[in-house]
Amino acid sequence: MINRNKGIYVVIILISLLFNVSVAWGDLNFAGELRGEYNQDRYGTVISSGGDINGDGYEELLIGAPGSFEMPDFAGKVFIYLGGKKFRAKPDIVLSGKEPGESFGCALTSLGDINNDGYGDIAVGAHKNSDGGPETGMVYIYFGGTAFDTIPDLTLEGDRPYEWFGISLDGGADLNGDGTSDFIIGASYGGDQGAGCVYLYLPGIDITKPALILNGESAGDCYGNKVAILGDINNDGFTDFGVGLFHYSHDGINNIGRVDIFKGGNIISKDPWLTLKGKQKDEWLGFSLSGVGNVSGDEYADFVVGIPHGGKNEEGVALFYQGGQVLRETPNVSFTGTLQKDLMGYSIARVWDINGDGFEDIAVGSPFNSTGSFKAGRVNFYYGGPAMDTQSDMHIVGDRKNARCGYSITTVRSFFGKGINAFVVSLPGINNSEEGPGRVFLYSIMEGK
Ligand SMILES: [Ca+2]
Ligand SMILES: [Ca+2]
Ligand SMILES: [Ca+2]
Ligand SMILES: [Ca+2]
Repeated sequence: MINRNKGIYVVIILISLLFNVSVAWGDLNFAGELRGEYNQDRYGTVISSGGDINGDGYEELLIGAPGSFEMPDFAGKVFIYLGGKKFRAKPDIVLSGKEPGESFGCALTSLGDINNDGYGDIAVGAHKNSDGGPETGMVYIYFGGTAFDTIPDLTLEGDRPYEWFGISLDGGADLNGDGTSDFIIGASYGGDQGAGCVYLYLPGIDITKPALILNGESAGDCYGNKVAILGDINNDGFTDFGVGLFHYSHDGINNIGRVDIFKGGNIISKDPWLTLKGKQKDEWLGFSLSGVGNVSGDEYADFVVGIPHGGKNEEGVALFYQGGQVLRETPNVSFTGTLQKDLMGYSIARVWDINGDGFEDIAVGSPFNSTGSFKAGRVNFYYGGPAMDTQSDMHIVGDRKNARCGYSITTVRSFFGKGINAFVVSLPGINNSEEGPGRVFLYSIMEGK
């Protein structure tokens, strides 16, 4: 079955027919297209759920347009689309950076409720902000409420020039068990050696100062280029997290990449619980990293590590790890891109249970895949279960040459009403001036159990 909705092809693999099961579940229904304002503004290079900032029960969608080298006077913008029953193409709130070229919107996250007023809060990174010295970086925090304004309620700065504080962000979970949501900020060139560092904030203790700083080891590793809250991997009641350093080199092999996994707890140790390293030169393990919920159906949260330049011909690889009391370096399942230079694993998203079988499912983006059109991009969906195979169960592809479908992907829960989530995929068309402003496609999707 092929649905053609506004030029994008939604292909549902009819494995289900073999079992004579209805295909009603698992449908992605195209809901609409959002567009950026300018060429080169990089609209859609970063997208995220904003959580529920106005307290109406619907989560919000955040889309960043951090700008590019070609737009030196553009500070960057973030567009907020409030959840609601109808698709609307216009943003409800627009946040702007304050300093030309600061890359406001280079990272975005929901924070959960960090000031304990009952409304979700959000953070925006601007890694080239120079308030505290050249390209020290800044994170802008906005508290939610029924009357949301565009003035940041709190700003946090990096420690050193050129450390790129705010290049990565994640939040919205309680890591130390004090009942308040915590958050993590990466600075990929921070620390004494410029190896990168990660700042962990526990707002239940102090909202303005990090409780813990984790440091990389070698210059150029880009420790903290990715930070991710992963869910409770060992089921001890504390949410766990990970740090990616895609430029990590080891034994003379450059840029193999690395991921460190840390346990949450009343006291959070600086020593990683598990370290995963890439194998091939320039394969970038840990460029992406995401918690994916409970995919295998046990009581442990699972996670996925991306290796976008992995595989024999840079098809890209995504490694699925099941949580448990013990973690092993060997993944439970390894998904590979279909064509050379697909860069599968560039993006990963938790999608909850989209086919109603009680197991959470996974989405992985390959923005340089050419299934639909030359480097139009593709997103693969893998249905969860106790014994997963390596074949994608459903996919979407970009609608035109160089669209880069899947550059960034996210799920916004209850965006279209209770239990009706938005699966959101960007097609920013970067590195391609004739593409025009970036685009973002929204699909409505029912959440199963
Ligand atoms: Ca809302
Ligand atoms: Ca709040
Ligand atoms: Ca845990
Ligand atoms: Ca499922």
